[in-house]
Parts: sequence; C-alpha cells; structure tokens
Amino acid sequence: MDRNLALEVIRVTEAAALAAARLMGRGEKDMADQAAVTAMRQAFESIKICGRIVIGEGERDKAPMLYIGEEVGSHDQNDPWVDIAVDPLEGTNLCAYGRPGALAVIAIANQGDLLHAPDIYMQKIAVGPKAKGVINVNRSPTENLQAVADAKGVYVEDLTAVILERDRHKSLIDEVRKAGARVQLISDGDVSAAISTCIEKSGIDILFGIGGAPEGVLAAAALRCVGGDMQVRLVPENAEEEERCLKMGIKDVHKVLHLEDLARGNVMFAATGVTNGDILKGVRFVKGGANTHSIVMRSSSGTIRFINTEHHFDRKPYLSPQESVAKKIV
Ligand code: FBP
Repeated sequence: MDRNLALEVIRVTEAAALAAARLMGRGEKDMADQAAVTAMRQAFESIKICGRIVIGEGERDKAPMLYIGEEVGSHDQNDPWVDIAVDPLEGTNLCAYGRPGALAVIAIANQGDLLHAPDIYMQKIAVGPKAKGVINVNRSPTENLQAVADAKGVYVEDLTAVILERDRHKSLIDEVRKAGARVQLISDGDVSAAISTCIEKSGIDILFGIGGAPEGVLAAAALRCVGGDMQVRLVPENAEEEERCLKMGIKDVHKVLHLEDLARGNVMFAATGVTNGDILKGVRFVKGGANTHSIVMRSSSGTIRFINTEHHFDRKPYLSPQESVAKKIV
C-alpha cells in the first residue's frame, strides 16, 4: 500500500471531522452524522485511490452514500483495489452533546483483508501491546484481568477497564468491580476506547463489552498498527442477523475471532478528533479557519503520526457539502 496514501487519507477524516464539529452540541446526532458522511464522500473524490467500501453506512438501498460496495476515490483502473472501512462520525451522540471522544475514522487494507462485518453487536476484549497474547474471550472477566495484570507486572487493583455504560453490561461491570479493577464507564465510542488501551498515558488497560461489529473492525485495524490485541465474538440477536452474517461470508457466526481475523495484512488507520478525547483533540474553529488533530498509522512500519493541521478558510474556503454542490465545487 502506497505510504503517501497515509497523508492523503487524513484529508478524508479531516473533512468529516470539520463538518461534524460545526454541529457539535446541537443535540442533532443524525444531522451531524449526515454532514460527516457527505463531507467524507466528497473528500474521497480528490484522493487517488481505487477503493471499495466494505464497512460503511449500510447496504446500498438504505444508505445513499458510503454504502457497502460503493467505489470511492479518483481511481485509475491500473491501481490495485483496496478495501475501506469508514465511520465518518464515530460517537454520533458524543458530537451531538459535545461530549469527549467523537472521531472521524477510516481503515484501509488490501482487498479481502478486512472482515465484512454486518451492523450487529460484537463482544470485544481489547488490550495494549504489553498484554498481547494473554486475553481470551472464552474466559471470565476476572481471569482476563488477572492475565493482563500478570503480563503488566501490576495488581488487578492497578488496572482500569473501560466499559460502555449499558444495561446489558450490568453483570460485567459488577464482576470487574468485584475483581478489584478500576472501571471507567463511557457513554459511547468504543473505537477510541480500544485504541486507548495502547496509549500508555490514557491510563486504560482493557476494554470489555458488547459494541458495534463495524466499530470492532475499525478498532482492530488501529490495534494492528500499534501492536495491541483484540478478541471478539459476533452476537447476532436473531435469525435475520445470523442470515446477514452468512450472506457476508461469515460461516461460523459464533466463532471466536482474533485480531488478524478482523484486519489482516498491511493495514492503514487514520482518525481525526471531532470532540476532545484521550488520544486526539477536537476541532477548534479560529478566526479564518480551524485546527484539526489527527492520527495516522500503518501496520507495516508501525509508524504513528500525529498531525496538527491549520485550515485556512480564507485561502481554501470551507463550504458545507450543500454549498459546494450548489457552487459545483466538488
Ligand atoms: P454511533 O457513532 O453509530 O452512534 O456509535 C457509537 C457507539 O457507542 C459505538 O462506539 C459502539 O460500538 C456502539 O455505539 C454501541 O452500540 P449501542 O449504542 O447500541 O450500545
């Protein structure tokens, strides 16, 4: 995969983040999401890439843009095709209520290397590099906490587990508390939480719980780049969801999936902060422009780049996607 692409793809997540951040705190999650989707779709047009969306906004009949199977990029048919997973606004509620941790996210891999996950739930455990190889989704949270503590040479009491605050996690939260670990409950955003396990200064050691399967694949791509680990299992809630898994090529729906089952080969991951978070600062609008903070990383080199970008709207005006369409600047 072209290493220069890493800097190109940031323009895609920056565009989505700028559009969503304009609508931060309005309480309108669908509006913010739509703005991010439209901006990301538009930004793809200037990226030299032969891309096919494998994780996006849903199936073609339900999603007008960035739908699964959509081809994106200003491609030259001689370029190799890549698979793309996007979440133009990860944490729609976080953005709508101005809470920390909303991101615009993209992952890119060679064709066939990202799990084609339907939009159903997935049970996840994620850890950073020091605990790589010791987690097991078939074991209890208590056993996993002990394994992580042993790998890190600390007590379970020193560990912090991040968990989505949901009714379905009540017994999980009780068990983690009983085991003695510290708990950080989050209202949304388990992609960012999974990545936090790999960032020493975040203070997060492990992510437990059930969240979206598409978010699981995006998190796995990031963890591949930073040397973290993840184990998951899809949680179809009915026969129709099982059927969707089968249609997407997942034969054993209940199988434990390892990091490489979610994101294989050379993977690239990029994200731009929409609101402030543990890893990235959110968009700040300033006189005549805005500042964005992004991360881009590649699994092949292990390079992690944090990119601060100053956007000058007086030189390159920021237009909402609707304005751009009206002025035919697309
Ligand atoms: P959205 O950005 O689509 O709102 O997803 C936010 C999120 O918190 C994800 O990070 C997480 O995987 C999923 O929702 C959890 O789903 P639910 O809110 O149904 O528990």
